[in-house]
Amino acid sequence: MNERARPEALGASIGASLENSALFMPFSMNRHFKKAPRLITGAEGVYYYTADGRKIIDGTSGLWCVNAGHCRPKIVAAVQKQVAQLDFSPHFQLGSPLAFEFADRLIKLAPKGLTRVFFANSGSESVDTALKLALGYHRMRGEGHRTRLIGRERGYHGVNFGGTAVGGIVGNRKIFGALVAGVDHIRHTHDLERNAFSRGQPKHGAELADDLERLCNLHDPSTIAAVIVEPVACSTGVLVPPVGYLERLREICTRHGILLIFDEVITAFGRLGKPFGSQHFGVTPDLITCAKGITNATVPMGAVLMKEEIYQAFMGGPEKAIEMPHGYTYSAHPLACAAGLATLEVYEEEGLLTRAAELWPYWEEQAHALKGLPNVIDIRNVGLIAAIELAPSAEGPGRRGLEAHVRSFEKDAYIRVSGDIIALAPPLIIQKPEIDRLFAAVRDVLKTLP
Ligand code: PXG
Ligand code: PLP
Repeated sequence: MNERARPEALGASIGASLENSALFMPFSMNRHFKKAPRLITGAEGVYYYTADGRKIIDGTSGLWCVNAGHCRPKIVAAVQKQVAQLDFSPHFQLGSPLAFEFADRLIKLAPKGLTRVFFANSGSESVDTALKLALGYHRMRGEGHRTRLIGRERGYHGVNFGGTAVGGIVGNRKIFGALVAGVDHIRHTHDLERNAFSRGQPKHGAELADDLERLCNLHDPSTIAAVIVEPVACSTGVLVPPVGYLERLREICTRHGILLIFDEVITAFGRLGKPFGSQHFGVTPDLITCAKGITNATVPMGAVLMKEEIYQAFMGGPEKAIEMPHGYTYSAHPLACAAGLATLEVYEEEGLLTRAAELWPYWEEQAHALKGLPNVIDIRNVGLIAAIELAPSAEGPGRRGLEAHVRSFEKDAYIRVSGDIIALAPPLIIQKPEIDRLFAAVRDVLKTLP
């Protein structure tokens, strides 16, 4: 048995029932899960190990975050060394050299024109930080009337109040009241009638960006501070932007003085074959939010990258005044910076930030080979991401997806589902035989799903 599979090493109380456990699990079906838990006790490379000694292929890089694979020795060593040397230092009116070094390293990878970095601890915090930066930027420039924030239907921007408000997944919003005032949404781009079984960017739908013009006409563009979209909307089931769509959004924002934020929490760090998704699509936003792969998920971290003029807008006041009244206790945490620096080294040494581009054709073929299996109504792919959309079962939306998730785990494959959409995005170190193994498991499951 692989030693990572040994639960006693971690003190896990396997065998004991979890049905009365104190844990309120995040984004989970608590009661369903606790009856038949799926417990992970170790991980290495593209595999998890379970308490009962099974080896499970990680089909979605954890939660789209372990881009270099699990327990990479270089990152583990960097974190171990750092925790013994400087466990924590405040970054309000103090600093550690690591934070400055990491910020400069990130900017070297960033799209041209993005020159400054603000650190947070998650994607959600990065999103709320970016929204506040956008509001503050306009206010600093004497355009405090720009207060509206525009998101997109089916967008996911984390779970804090700002991100929930601009997010467009109804189930994530409906029980939380009015959220943030002044938020509106443009239409999503999902269009199976015209675009089913697209490879890469779908052909139809660039004109959906004009929905932003509709909101500009409705509210007047001078009231809008920022538009936030994911270049590829992943959480909602992988919606790839139609050809020309992001360019059109960029053009409308520029014309009206609206800041464009790309939420790259998933698309950054190699997922689309470039360091950032913006570079793959050739469209540069004013701000980028990122997280997850920034530290290969070993230590929580998020970041907002911004154009020079945004940073400079805050630097006009007296030097002995705090320019941006915002920041987290753990902004630029030393462990996160150490993990991040080691992660960037691993990405660089192994060419992982461009590996998705090399694997893309093979990945695409394997994904689309599932066409024709029962209930498959769409397959789409971009970079090292694929989605398989299933028709909902008669029992109701999401039931078939849940069944696919549970059965795949039984067949030693971990996959994420969003409703009835299977989303695959394995670590960028995955080898072709492992891609075959992942799709073989999905194929087996699809053949037998009720
Ligand atoms: N923005 C985007 C685009 C995201 O994908 C967040 C913000 C929030 O990040 P944090 O670190 O606060 O979770 C995300 C996170 C899934 C899944 O299976 C996706 C996310 C998180 C968990 C599960 O689709 N995305
Ligand atoms: N709540 C209280 C009472 C606090 O003192 C702080 C930080 O000092 C926070 C919330 C915010 O915590 P964090 O900086 O970890 O986001």
